[in-house]
Amino acid sequence: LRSCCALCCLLGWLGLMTPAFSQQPFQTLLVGLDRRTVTSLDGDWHYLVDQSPGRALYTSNGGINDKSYAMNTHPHIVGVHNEEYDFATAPTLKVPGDWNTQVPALFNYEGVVWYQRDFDAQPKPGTRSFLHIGAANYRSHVWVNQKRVCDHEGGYTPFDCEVTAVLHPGSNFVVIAVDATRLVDGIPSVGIDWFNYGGLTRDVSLVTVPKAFIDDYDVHLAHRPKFEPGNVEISGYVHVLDAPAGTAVAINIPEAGAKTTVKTDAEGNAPFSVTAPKLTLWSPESPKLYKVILTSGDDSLTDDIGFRDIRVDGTRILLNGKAIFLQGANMHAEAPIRGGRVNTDEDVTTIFNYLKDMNANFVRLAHYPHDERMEREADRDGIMVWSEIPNWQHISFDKPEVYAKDVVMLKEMIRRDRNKASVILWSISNETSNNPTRTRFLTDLANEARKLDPTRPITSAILGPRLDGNEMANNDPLCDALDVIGQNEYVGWYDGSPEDADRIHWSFPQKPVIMSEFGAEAKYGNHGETNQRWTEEQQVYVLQHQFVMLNKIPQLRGISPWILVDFRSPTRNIPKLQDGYNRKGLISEDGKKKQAFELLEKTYKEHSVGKP
Ligand code: GCB
Repeated sequence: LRSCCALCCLLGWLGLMTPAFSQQPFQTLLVGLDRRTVTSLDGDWHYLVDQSPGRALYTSNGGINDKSYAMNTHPHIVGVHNEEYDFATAPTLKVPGDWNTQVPALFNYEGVVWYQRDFDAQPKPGTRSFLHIGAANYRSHVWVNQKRVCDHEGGYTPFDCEVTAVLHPGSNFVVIAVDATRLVDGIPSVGIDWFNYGGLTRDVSLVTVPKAFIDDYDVHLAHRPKFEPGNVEISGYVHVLDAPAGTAVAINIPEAGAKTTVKTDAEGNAPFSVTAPKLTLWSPESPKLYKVILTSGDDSLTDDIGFRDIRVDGTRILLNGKAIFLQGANMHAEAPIRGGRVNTDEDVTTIFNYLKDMNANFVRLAHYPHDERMEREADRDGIMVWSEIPNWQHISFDKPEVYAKDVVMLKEMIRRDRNKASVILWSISNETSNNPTRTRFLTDLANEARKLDPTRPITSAILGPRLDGNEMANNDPLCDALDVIGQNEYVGWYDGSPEDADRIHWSFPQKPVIMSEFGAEAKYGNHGETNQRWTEEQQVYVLQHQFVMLNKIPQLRGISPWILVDFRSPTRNIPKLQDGYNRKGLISEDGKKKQAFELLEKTYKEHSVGKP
């Protein structure tokens, strides 16, 4: 018989269990981590499935049990009865990777899995070490050598746990409990139209830096009230964590002829501005990236950064002063062909090859930040990116603690990707219900995003008005808080018939509009008449009528059909047609292009929908 509960009470009484788990405030997140030399902890991790987390992981008052599996002790073979778990003899999961596609029995599992691995470290005096977790869905609790080093909530953004004080020379071990349980007050909440892949879904690594080190930087084209092509300056800041005021920071962009040295203030922040006489601006036609070398004391890192100006002017979107039209598609972070979460260079190459084959210049990364490799590739390929936090449909907008979580996710997204020229829009939400509580919440969040990054327009995908006569009017007050309106609508699929689109007249507030979602489902290889649902022919027909409608919206500045590739969804359960997949893809999950893909390819080549 296990004596766990009695033990728990005793430990609780002795103060060995930590009180209720609460969302950590924003913790250190090393910007440009993928540009540093790290010790990769990817590979095989032992795992144990915890189907009774109320015993091992959580305490009865909702706190975290620091004295169970995190101890990583082994059961006694002789002597007093002790533990009933053992990582050493447990099977392994590949990291990075969701557990769902690795172990058939875990395909639909949305609970707690404990991960463990040993690793070697040789910490040197005068250095600091961090465990970097690219993403873990959804809540994680991390222990190194039996000490809890951090907790994190949010399945799609990275975090760093400082481990300096707990590492020792030689063999160390890390235990991470990942809980993929959906939460009513989570972001996203419980009902989602995508697969809730659980686990350590992105790279994990150990990084060692000097005592004072560059943890954050923002290097961008100076954002002036007006874009002046002849007057090119690069500005931003470099933050050196724990640097005394007056610490020197050098910014050097040799190829652009830009070089300066500045000093940190009392907060470790070193704002700078430097002329760049030889700069070529980043654009889809010429996605030029520069080596940017940042140095402070013993710390130095080199990033690849493009420089461009993005802004809204009336109902136009201007890139480097020139009006643009975004031709793109939506994409979930699901790997084509192999399935599972996107987390390899090959996954990213496959997706970007689809986009390039389609003549796209834009991708909406729905509905959460994707693997950082995606933005890196977008930077290199000249594909413009819409990046979003997972405020999807039913969020508890009435709860202050949900707002606090949202701000952390927003900060993590912006901090990780603000130096990517490809990212042109921050999206704060998708299809939320119009009510004053939601509008206040998201207006505050939009302002928060602007404070964090005043250089990029803010958007959100608004839930379409239902078809009523010939008029479709977007009167959502959330538009007031946005720079660019994202509009989702499914005329011809959820709403009316495909031909209805021909006669619709849209009205919007005077801002640029991106038709951020539209489309229809079709199973690859299913053929029939244009009025037959689920056929490739009908999917094409719906899109053709959409194009008629879209061409009548004067302020339309971009389109992104839903969606590039069919994706797993727990809510798509028509046997033989859906089989657990949302079939609105232009490409099937196994990489076969539907007729609709060819339609988009031609439309984008001819630029026959929309005008800059
Ligand atoms: C939407 C959502 C998207 C869904 C899509 C659909 O409006 O934004 O997440 O997957 O519709 O297929 O219903």
